[in-house]
Amino acid sequence: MPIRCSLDEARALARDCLLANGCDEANAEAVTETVMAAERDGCPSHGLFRLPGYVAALRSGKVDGKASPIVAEAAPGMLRVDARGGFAPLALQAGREPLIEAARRQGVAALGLVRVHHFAALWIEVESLVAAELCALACTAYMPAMPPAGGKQPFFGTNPMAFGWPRRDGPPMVFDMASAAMARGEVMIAAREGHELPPGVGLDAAGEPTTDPQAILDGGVMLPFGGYKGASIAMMVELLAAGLIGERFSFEAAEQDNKDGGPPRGGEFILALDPARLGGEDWQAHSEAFFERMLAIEGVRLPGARRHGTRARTPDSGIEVPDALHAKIRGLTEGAP
Ligand code: NDP
Ligand code: PYC
Repeated sequence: MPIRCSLDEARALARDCLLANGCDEANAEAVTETVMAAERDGCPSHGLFRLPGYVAALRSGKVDGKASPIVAEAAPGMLRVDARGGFAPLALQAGREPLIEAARRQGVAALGLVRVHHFAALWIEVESLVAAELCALACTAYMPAMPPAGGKQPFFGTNPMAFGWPRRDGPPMVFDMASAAMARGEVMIAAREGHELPPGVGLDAAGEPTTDPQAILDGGVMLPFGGYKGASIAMMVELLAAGLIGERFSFEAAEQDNKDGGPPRGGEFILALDPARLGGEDWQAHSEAFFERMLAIEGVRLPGARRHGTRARTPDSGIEVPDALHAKIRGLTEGAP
């Protein structure tokens, strides 16, 4: 039976757990806000579900829950945020204003987040840049889960990419998608709940197509969306979030990870562009006309619309937390070392 919690109750559950397990106030607050943004928007695979992994990484000493990020300019308009072995949310907060300022000043700016442990959805950082009227793209690599086109061995992470565009009224357009057919977190939740997957998500340990999520997790592989096209996106993400910024590729992250179940060390790449610079004074009216034409097509909605619909409801409705997960988080808080 799931437990119904208000957003405030769930926030306290997460925050207390992080504080009890070695986060300082700033990190506990930042990770909690990230976890709660996912819960509030109906994205449970990157909400409270991730807390046991965050805690495992704190307890094993892989992640420093008191890390204080440092922002530096590597070149004009190219920022490096050194998370110093911490979780991503506080480092993203530290980089946000300098990135916005550089993108406004120059029209385009990039940010490389290094020595970081990312375990969250990417729409959160993209939406916060779009709120400043910038167009933004973000991507991060993970640990091997998918083969390159033609292969059967996992090599690329599930490697998500998010892109956002500001709207004049109403919620921004932000899409955020794994380059795998589905995020691994969704496969884990399907396995937990005993649901079958649609065809095309993964292969079992024998290399045969399967719709059984557990068979994918038990030595199988995930597949990229769209065959070789998704595999090329996954490769691009590796090159941007590791090669370009001097961080670990997915295979390197796995080789150097302590396998505690928490997020490995890696990097994130973010690009921010000011549409007012190239798009001219009427850039917004022009793109609004585009959205209007697109949304007039029957059956069409914008990416992000489902999340924003859920966001409008959860302050009143609260959220459902599986009882086993709720008990696990309470146990991790009460039994903290
Ligand atoms: P989904 O396939 O559920 O959704 C991908 C995107 O497509 C969303 O923006 C969604 O918007 C949009 N979308 C879905 N249906 C429609 C539709 N009918 N019309 C228009 N747009 C639509 O996500 P994934 O399973 O690929 O990824 C889930 C999450 O996992 C992401 O947030 C990602 O960042 C995260 N992730 C994180 C990783 C990490 O290493 N940190 C690794 C891999 C994934 P909407 O939400 O509004 O439905
Ligand atoms: O769902 O694939 C995933 C994922 C990996 C890291 C965080 N989420």
